[in-house]
Amino acid sequence: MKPTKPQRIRVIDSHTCGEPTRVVVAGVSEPRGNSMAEKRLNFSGELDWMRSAVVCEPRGHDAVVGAMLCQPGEEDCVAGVIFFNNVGVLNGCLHGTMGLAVTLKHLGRIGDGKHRIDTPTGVVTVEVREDGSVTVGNVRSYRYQSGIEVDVPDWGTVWGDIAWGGNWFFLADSPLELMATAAGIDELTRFSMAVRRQLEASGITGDDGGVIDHIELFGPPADGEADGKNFVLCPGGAFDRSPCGTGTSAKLACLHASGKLKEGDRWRQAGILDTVFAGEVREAEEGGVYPTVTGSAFVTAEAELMIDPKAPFAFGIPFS
Ligand code: PYC
Repeated sequence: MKPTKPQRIRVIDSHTCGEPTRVVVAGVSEPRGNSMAEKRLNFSGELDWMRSAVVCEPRGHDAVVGAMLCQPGEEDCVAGVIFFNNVGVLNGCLHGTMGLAVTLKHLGRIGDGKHRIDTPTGVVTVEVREDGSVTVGNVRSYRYQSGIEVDVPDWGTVWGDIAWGGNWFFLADSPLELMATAAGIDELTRFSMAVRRQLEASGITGDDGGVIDHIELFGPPADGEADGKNFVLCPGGAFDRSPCGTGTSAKLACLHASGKLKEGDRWRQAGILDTVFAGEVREAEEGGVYPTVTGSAFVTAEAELMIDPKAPFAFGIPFS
């Protein structure tokens, strides 16, 4: 329920290879539940006002990913986290996990070495270094289907793979040049949205019936610093400024499934801004891989958000 009294919420902002994360560190009650999946469900029902107040305009914008710092459900974890954006809660988020890791370091809550973080998709590990680089050990990722044909109205037929990397992705070669210009981004967004609409209209989902809410398009890298470049459309309509960690994990799973990436090989995934995540895999007994993704993240602000229920748009502009 929306509060009727003024609220103050303490947040720490960071960016991971260009993509913003806003971690809620105080001022909001802990979501109820034993596991992070239960807490995520409770968060959706009870704290939706906080989600939109924190990440939507006028305090945020559509590219901001929020991260609610929680008590972990699993033992030996330093923290639990629920990720959210301008339209709802996310499953996983690796750029956000890197942002959370540098935030915990900034707060003095973690030091050197590997730490476990509890998330709704499972336990992930983080390791932060002095130079701002962060390595995340992700949950099991796998290719579910390959060569799926989608007839996209006004655009034609697209073939792609469906993979889980902590979110559901449809991965396809881009028919458009991956240009980080206003015109390029607009066109890529329109195309990706049309693909997503058609997947939904055709009833194409992940193997658990999960909505494929991320579209990842691939093209050649700009230079020798990367092996490929992507454009990722996020669920709220914004594009990922980073190479997208769950998207990189999905890509690693697809490369491994098609025999193009083995244990010990490295894949450097550039995003639309040509920043790079480096990925490797360990094979999983159940099939698929455990990806390790390295990027860099930096704290950009500490702030106290003020929510006056009397103010217009106190709880955010819903579509922003
Ligand atoms: O890095 O996994 C990620 C991500 C998901 C949505 C935005 N970033």
